[in-house]
Amino acid sequence: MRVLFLNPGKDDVCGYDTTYPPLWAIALAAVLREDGHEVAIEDYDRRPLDRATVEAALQRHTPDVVGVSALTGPQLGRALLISKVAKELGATVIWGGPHPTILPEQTLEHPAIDAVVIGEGEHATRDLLRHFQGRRDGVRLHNVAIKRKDGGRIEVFPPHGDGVDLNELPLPAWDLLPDIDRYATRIGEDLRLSDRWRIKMNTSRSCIYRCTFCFQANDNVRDYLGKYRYTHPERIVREIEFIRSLSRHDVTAFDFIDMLTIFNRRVTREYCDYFIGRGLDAKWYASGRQSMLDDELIQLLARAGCEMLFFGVESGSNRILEMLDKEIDRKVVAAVTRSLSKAGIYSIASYVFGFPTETREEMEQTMDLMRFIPSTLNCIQVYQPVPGTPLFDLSVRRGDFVPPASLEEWVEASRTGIGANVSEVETDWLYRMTYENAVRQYVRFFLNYQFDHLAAGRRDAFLDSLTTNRVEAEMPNLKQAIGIERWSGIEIKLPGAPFQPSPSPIGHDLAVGA
Ligand code: B12
Ligand code: SF4
Repeated sequence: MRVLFLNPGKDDVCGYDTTYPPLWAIALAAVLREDGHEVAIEDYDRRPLDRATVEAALQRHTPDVVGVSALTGPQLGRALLISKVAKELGATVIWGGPHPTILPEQTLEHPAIDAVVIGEGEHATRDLLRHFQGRRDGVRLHNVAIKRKDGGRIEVFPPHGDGVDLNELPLPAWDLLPDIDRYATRIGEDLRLSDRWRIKMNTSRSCIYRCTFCFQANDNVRDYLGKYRYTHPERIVREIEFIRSLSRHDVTAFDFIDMLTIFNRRVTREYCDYFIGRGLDAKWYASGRQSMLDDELIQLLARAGCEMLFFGVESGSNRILEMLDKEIDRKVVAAVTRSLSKAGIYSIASYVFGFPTETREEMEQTMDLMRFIPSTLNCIQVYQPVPGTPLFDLSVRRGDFVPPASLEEWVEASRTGIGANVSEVETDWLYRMTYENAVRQYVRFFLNYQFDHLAAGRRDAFLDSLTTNRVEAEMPNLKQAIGIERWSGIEIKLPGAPFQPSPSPIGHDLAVGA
């Protein structure tokens, strides 16, 4: 069959550097190609998308099947536009990704969609296409919902097994991306990372935790996504070499886009030893829990090329952390962050304001915690209810959020981000405070970065950093990421002068605290 994967993406920028390759499409394409299908991929992320664009793509590729991926958010509208056009032009339309995984039946009720892949897609999509081809040789539908042609009855096929063996899969089809270099970015020293071309790739599936704001907390989602699995480092190196062979750039930095990469001491050591043993000349970034790191492992991570770690702290309030089912030992996190910094590993901590029932005092505790944990950069967001999660259900039960009842309603509700306020504070205060704090974090970050240059005697870089207003360049992204533009009446006050130097958050004493 001819299959066309269309990645809806968003038309604008969200966050600092968001050139995400459509990892879902290359993962599936590799498997389908092996099964004899002809697969093409087009990516509309950060590109304008209208009816004519989709029509042109369909005329170019004349697919039998069009596959679309959807997160709950602004991408939904674009995903639906693609699907309506594809359906009108006679293709079979399949959806996959987090939104249809959580709401398969509601998604499939839409007339433009014929089938939904629920959770992990490689084997499910392969078997679904075999089913469409009328192949009955051992084909057993699983992880899908389909609409029967006679009367539109929806049938859901549950998963079987614990998920695909990542090490057995063909390497993702990076060669099918029309322009792999679109995903190579070089922000390098701008963000105190080494100045290398980098690309994002996926190395694991699912997560061992179940934070109550995350869709991993949903039992159904966990079943359909399979248990936590990680890729053998040998395969990671093979994928890195494959990417390098396709790119015009000298790509030597890799962002592991996982829910969780650093999850266990033994496996982390295995990764590090393998990368060191292979003499891998690459830097890599990952996400993980800090509590499992100690000085010795941090040194090993640094030697193995780890240059940045992302970790979720979320809140400074014990009550909220308990509600999130997240154990954070503040002292351990602060100490580990300091050790990471000394080892030259950059740390990004994520904080969220506005959880259901959260009060102003609790948000102030979060601000205190941000001052206490000396991460290189703090990312701040306003909590948004993700369907299928315990906190979403709590928001609905409390009457703070009315769940959209159809896919079209979800499109409307999330056109510019869900933009909800389910906390105990005024919306105006919540968004303004989050934005002001986010700007303050960037100011702190860029001041520390200037001090870095000064401390290292990099005179030209220091002078350059003085004449370039990086915070201002960052503001539209921040506004967009926080969703502030929804609340147009909000008056934004930029943070004033008094930043107090704090003890050595980035490894020398000049640095500025949160
Ligand atoms: C990269 C990423 C992003 C990127 C964009 C990703 C994209 N697809 O366009 C950016 C930074 C823009 C982003 C933003 C957000 N994200 Co995000 N993001 C991720 C992340 C880290 C990786 C996704 C990925 O590439 N995975 C690797 C690939 C291989 O896996 P996959 O996408 O799941 O695909 C597999 C299956 O789902 C399936 N499949 C997927 N698509 C399709 C399509 C078809 C046709 C088929 C058949 C199968 C199929 O097959 C694939 C192979 O098995 C995930 C966490 C994770 N590790 O999955 C969160 C995640 C997807 N994001 C999430 C959230 C909450 C958000 C935000 C709402 C956060 C926020 N508060 O702003 C925003 C929403 C913005 C928006 N909608 O535009 C949630 C999803 C919740 C939800 N209901 O949608 C996740 C799961 C994180 C989490 N654990 O909660 N995100
Ligand atoms: S650690 Fe991250 S991916 Fe895992 S359950 Fe918590 S928020 Fe979700």
